Amino acid sequence: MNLSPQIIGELADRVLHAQDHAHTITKLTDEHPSMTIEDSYAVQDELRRRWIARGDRVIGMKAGLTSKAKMQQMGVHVPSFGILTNAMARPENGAIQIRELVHPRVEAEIAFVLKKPLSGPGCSIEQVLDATDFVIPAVEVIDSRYEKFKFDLISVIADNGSSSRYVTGGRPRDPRELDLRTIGVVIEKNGEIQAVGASAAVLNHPANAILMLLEHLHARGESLPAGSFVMTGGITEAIPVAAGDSIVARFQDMGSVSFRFA
Ligand code: OOG
Ligand code: MG
Repeated sequence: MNLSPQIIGELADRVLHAQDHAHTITKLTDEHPSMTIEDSYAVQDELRRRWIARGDRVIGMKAGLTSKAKMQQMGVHVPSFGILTNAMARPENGAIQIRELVHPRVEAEIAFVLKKPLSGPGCSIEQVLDATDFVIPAVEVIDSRYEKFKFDLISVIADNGSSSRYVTGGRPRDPRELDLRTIGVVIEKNGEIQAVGASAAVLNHPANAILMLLEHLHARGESLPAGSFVMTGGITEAIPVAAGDSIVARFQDMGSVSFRFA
């Protein structure tokens, strides 16, 4: 860690204000070039403290930048992890308010809900599947608080991996009944196909994103409790959206997730 607790707290306040009021900020590393990845996860810890203090509930975690398409789109080649709260969840078939966001994009992801706790390192895909209650289709709405959606790994982690909203839908499935490497995904905007992919794009198997997340958590003395909701990262590049757009993400054998932007 290179930054003092006081500066970490100030950065968390700045990021939280930008998230809550949908405005951009300059990359944190522009002002603090010595900032480390540890510092940026410390900013996340402070965000979490602030969310809990105002009554939000942590419901799980997300892995991001876990597919080549996403890494290439963002120019960042290392996965990032972030915190998900109930305040970010939105219902299927509803409208997401664009005025609450800066420059949102949508991503199709496979989400896991755990029935048993998981801790790393050294966990296997088999253990992840054993601990999984069900997998469910999800669309994440990411919204970087950095100008022009441009950032580096350290800055995006401090912005909680651009998390802003997420919607689940379709059919919850037993992961044992699917081949989680070959789930085809189609993202449509206003009835037109924007991206297609298969779930192996996420680290060969989306459960690998959970294994990486467990290693990350272990290094910080944390783990995933039973009941955790975990998003494993966009399978294709993220699609920009505007007011009036309707989104449908179709997942092979898992149903679809639909909603619109107002
Ligand atoms: C970082 C978050 C990436 C994913 O699924 O890859 C992410 C970003 O691209 O803004 O959520
Ligand atoms: Mg994502």
